[in-house]
Amino acid sequence: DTEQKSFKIEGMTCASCVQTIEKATGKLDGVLDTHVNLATEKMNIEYDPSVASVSDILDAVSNAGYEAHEDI
Ligand code: 9UX
Repeated sequence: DTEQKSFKIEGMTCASCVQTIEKATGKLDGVLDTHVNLATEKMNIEYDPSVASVSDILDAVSNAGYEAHEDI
């Protein structure tokens, strides 16, 4: 089964940031789909929680140079 989760992203200022983050999260095992919105500073991810964890996703964004927080 897959799950959808929304994150708040800090530090994006141009459209290339969006591409960087989508690439970094999209290549993670267990991530099926990722969408980043520059205007709303949100990222929506569809992932398989038995393969990828929220902290894997947060780490991928962090390693790409941005800060992500899980939306609650
Ligand atoms: Mo655009 Mo984002 O020049 O880190 S790629 S600001």
